[in-house]
Amino acid sequence: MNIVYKSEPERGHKWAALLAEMAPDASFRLWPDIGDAEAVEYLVAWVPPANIMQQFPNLKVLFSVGAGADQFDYATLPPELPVVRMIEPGLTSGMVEYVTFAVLGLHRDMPRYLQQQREGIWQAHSVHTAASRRVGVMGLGTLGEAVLKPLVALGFDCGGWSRTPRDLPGVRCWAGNDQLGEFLARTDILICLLPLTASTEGMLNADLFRQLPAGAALVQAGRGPQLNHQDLVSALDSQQLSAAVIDVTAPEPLPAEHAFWQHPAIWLTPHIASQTQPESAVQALLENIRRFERGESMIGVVDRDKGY
Ligand code: NDP
Ligand code: OXD
Repeated sequence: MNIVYKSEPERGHKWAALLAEMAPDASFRLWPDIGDAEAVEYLVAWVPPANIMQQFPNLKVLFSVGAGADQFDYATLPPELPVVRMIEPGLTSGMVEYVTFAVLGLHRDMPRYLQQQREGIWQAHSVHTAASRRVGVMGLGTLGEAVLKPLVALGFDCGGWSRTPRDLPGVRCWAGNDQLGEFLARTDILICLLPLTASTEGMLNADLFRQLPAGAALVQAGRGPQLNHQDLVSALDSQQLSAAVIDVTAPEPLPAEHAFWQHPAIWLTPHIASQTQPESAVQALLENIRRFERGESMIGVVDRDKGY
């Protein structure tokens, strides 16, 4: 098998060492050292080259190095070329940790206490039980389903919303735009784990924030263009929302003067909620290539009609 990797070089070197161990017969090259372009069968990329099919005329599969595959320009890809996103346990557990951390931080009022600390204020507020806190996850796919498990175990009142109906243990589920309002109206901590598509772009906006109970909080770990920044700042300043934990923004990084940097009710992280972990990712890649070569279906193939 002939593979080219085009993403962060530091992680690429780890992938190369792991591949040499796990698949010694494979050719694995790091962009831009692609060798014979006509021999390349598999491209693993975050941002692929613009002229991908001219560059690699015999490409068989395009793999995203991450869980999202919204970064590709599908208009330039032949319809029959499979595009596969990353599903691997290291990436999933990273997101479970981040969302659990964010929900617990919000549930225990940490943005407020950190602000009080900066101001030298020693003041206690009521502590609420997890059972009285209604957590809601938008997007019940690989990551949304996984983050709900510990939240259910911690005793939170858990809900979830997806495009098509889902049935998850301990989670009340809503589906489709018709049921979005009902889901939002019962959600105190809203977590976005939606893929970026034409339907989800810009959906975290003033209209959606208004449908949450006053004082609700947001965790945004999906994709930057889903969130309207000005609407978030207005919702926080009017106290419609109490706090937000934001991992993804558009653009990334934010400009130096952006309101999010200094906002006391915002915790900002630089798109680190989760990262593909080389060891488990290489195993997942090899498993998918073997499936492809045996004519079996691969795990994580993007459905271009749905957009994710
Ligand atoms: P999946 O494709 O497994 O799940 C997507 C979920 O979103 C599905 O439940 C799907 O519904 C739902 N959905 C999609 N469109 C809509 C819509 N219009 N209305 C309602 N629900 C919708 O994705 P993953 O769980 O693997 O990943 C989710 C996203 O997380 C990624 O696309 C990426 O953007 C983001 N991510 C962020 C990271 C970070 O570090 N911040 C790291 C990794 C991922 P249905 O079940 O009906 O198909
Ligand atoms: C991903 C990401 O999609 O890191 O994996 O955002």
